[in-house]
Amino acid sequence: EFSEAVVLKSRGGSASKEVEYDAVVMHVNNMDIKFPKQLFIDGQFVNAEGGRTIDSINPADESVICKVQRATAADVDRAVRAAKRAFDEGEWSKLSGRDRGRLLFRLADLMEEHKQELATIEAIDSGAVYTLALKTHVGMSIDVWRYFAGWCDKITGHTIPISHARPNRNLAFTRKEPIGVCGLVTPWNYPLMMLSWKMAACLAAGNTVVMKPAQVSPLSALKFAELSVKAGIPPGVINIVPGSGSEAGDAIASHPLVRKLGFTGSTEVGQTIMRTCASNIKKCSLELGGKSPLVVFDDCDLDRAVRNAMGGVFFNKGENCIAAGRLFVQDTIHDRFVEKVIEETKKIVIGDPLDRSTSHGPQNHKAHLDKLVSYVQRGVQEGASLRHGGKRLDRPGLFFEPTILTDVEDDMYVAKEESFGPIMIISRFSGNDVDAVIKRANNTEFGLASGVFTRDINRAMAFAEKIEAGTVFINTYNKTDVAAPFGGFKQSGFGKDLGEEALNEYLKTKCVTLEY
Ligand code: TAP
Repeated sequence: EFSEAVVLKSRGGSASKEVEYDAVVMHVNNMDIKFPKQLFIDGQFVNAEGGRTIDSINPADESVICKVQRATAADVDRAVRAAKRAFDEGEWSKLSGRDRGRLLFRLADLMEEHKQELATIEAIDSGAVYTLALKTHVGMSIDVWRYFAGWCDKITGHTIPISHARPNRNLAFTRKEPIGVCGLVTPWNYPLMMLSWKMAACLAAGNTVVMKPAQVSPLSALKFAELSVKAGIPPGVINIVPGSGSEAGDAIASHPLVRKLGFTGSTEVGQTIMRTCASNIKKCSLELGGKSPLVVFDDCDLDRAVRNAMGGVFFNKGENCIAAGRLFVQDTIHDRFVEKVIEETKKIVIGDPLDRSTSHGPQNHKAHLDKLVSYVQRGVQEGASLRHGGKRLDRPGLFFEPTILTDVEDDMYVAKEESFGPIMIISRFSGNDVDAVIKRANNTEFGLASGVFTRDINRAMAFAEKIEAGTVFINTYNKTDVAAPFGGFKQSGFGKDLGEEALNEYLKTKCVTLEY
């Protein structure tokens, strides 16, 4: 009966279900917005055990937006048990794939209806530029829900010819089954998009989920939870537990009833999580840090290379996991390239993320901004040339100037470590020896993304073949799509988000053999 109601609703039908909560109501960005600040467990917004909170700060002026409930290990345990009940006994697992898909389509439609509100929340909580948040943070999130909604009724196994136990006959077939309760732990750079990349695949596969957003930017995840109720997702299927990584995050990673953990974040925390997942042999996928090389040959379309390199480094104020962390520019065009990027960087409009003319907003939080300032100082101390920017702006808010460092040698700190901020790191290479520059580009423990600009197809293909990175861009950069797999090599982690491959991260294969 319930499942029919759910499905009816998902067919675009009757009144949507509302959930009551202790709301934060604001008038901002010329609109009224409303969002929760409590934990979301078993379909309800509830306070954390003990009622401790974390201040959510607007990085554009460092004001406190609200106090968000902070989950304890006991709260996580409640959430996991709710997710387990929803998986074992609830309506969710009884729905057909097609009906599950309908619910996810409906959720995507609701996200679209609330697009401006979600983008505004993302802007005030994470410093994302509103126009970019509409298109990327929220726009790509909606796309990914629709993409995986479409997979729900296309998850199939194989029939496999095996040898027969003569005179009898045998057949083996595989079933792709959901894993059960999954945990997700995500970072602060694209709060809603990181949630969506993982959770859409996870739910499309039929699992239930307990998710912890980053403590510095949890608000869009909570608004999303509200929309999930409206969409008719049954209680316990989605649980959101804001809190700290060391407490709530660790409680998810170590919980014996959680059978899979999807993580995006730093390599350092990824190592801790992988060790923690060993406690019950939890399946895990890790999308970790990067220091992605971008190689610019002198036969490229220079304007295009400059434009893409700037996007590669400064997109989302550099808080982008696939950011081009290191540029190698051929010596014959090096000075011209540097001149052009400096000229273009001076034109970047820095300011209030809600202002429609702004293209560069504040860094996500204070500790991150401080790290960027000392990162540049260290580069200069070690001999890099600071050609532009390099400091915090003298105005309210966590603004950092887009920065350009040149003369970067391979052994410098800034050549090896990720900044996760708007800092362009430029090194030169000489001659036409593709192998030599690829060797330098591969000389890193990271392997998330890479890029090459050249008009020579042979050179581009040699690069694509030899570079040790999960993503290769040729004559473009940052061009990700919900249908194409995304994930790193080496210490950038393993397991894919997006595309068909991501589904397998949230499925298990059962092999059934019969004799007749
Ligand atoms: P982290 O510090 O690694 O935090 C990521 C998440 O893990 C946060 O929610 C954090 O909680 C939580 N966490 C921390 N310690 C934990 C523990 N012991 N057990 C379980 N969870 C724990 O990264 P960040 O600073 O948020 O994000 C920046 C990093 O993420 C960069 O290195 C960047 O490259 C990487 N990143 C990678 C990708 C992909 S797709 N590869 C995408 C985005 C970002 P808190 O709320 O307490 O911080």
